[in-house]
Amino acid sequence: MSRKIIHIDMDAFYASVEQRDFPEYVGKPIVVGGKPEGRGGVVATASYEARKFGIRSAMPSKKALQLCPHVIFVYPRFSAYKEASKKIREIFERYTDLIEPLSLDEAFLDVTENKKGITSAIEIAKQIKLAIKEEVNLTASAGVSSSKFVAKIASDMNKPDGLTFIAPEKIEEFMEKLPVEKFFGVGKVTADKMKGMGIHKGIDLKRMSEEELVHFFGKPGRFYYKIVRGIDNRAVQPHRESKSLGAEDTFAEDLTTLEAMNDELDKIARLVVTRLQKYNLKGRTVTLKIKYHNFRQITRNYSFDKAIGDFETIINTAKELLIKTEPENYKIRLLGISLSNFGEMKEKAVKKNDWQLELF
Ligand code: DCP
Ligand code: MG
Repeated sequence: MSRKIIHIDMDAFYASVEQRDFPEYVGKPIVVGGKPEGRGGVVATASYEARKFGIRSAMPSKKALQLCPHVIFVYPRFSAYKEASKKIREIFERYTDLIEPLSLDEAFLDVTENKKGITSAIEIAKQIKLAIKEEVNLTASAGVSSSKFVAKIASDMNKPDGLTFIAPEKIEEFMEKLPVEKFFGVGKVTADKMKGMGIHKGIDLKRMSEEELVHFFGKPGRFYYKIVRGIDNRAVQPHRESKSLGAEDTFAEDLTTLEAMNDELDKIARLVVTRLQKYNLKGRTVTLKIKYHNFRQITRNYSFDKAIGDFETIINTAKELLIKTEPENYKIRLLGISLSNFGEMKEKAVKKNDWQLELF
């Protein structure tokens, strides 16, 4: 039986929270991020009014000002975004505990079986969107399908306030038409490489054998081979950060090379292992946390069938999770690794702020 997956992604998240809390920003082009003066900040996100001028996330604030001289710059208020994120999560939990957050503003939900016994995932998505509107006063877009990959792409198709359903039998056709840059995990560098090879859409990828794809794109080639055929059996991986143990480090200078990132991961993993040993813990889920130079933060996780706690497994998993994010396309200011899913008995032993312990 196929899964019912919903991907929820908030619309212009930081900017919408600012417009909600400060009515003077409503209907105005605003940028949340660093101011254009001095060393120059970066756009974290822009309101839809500002996007009409071509302003985009990760763009230098100076450029945003050139594109729209009357744009309003707003400094981020992370506590407000976390608060909104928490409320949204509480809404999700009314339907399912199988929730996998990807960042403050997006999450996968598996509603195949859900707490309300609703058979239509589209209906659940509608209800969630409505609750977010009524209770948090923000809009979200939802994608509904039978796989994570397709649900995620679908949520982006009718933004803002969208709800897009891709039926399981339509997935293969949908993937054939999909431009390669929309493939989750394909960053600009890979997309350019593909286009240089005449690969523009899913259907072009489909013409290649698995061996060819691996030859040209490395390990992710295997993933592309499956995904373009609509094969994506990845389960929604719930993980609770407060019930985790880990370590993280903010770097004096942003990391730009994979070598430097792997070196740092190595140090962090060693610390995690030392601390796991201290508590005599093993966990099933390894989570990698990345904060980019513009403060955008993501987490990626992988769960094993059995609890693990050894250095080799942790570092190898963290490195694999890292490589899938195409890290060399970004500047990275923080990396962290944590372990979770310890099992009932051990969870109490781990204090919440243990995660905060930094490297020297
Ligand atoms: N963010 C960031 N830096 C980026 C991208 C995003 O700091 N390069 C932050 C600000 C966003 C939030 O993460 O509000 C969510 O990211 P999204 O990519 O979902 O972008 P938005 O929610 O802002 O817009 P959209 O409506 O396109 O989802
Ligand atoms: Mg969003």
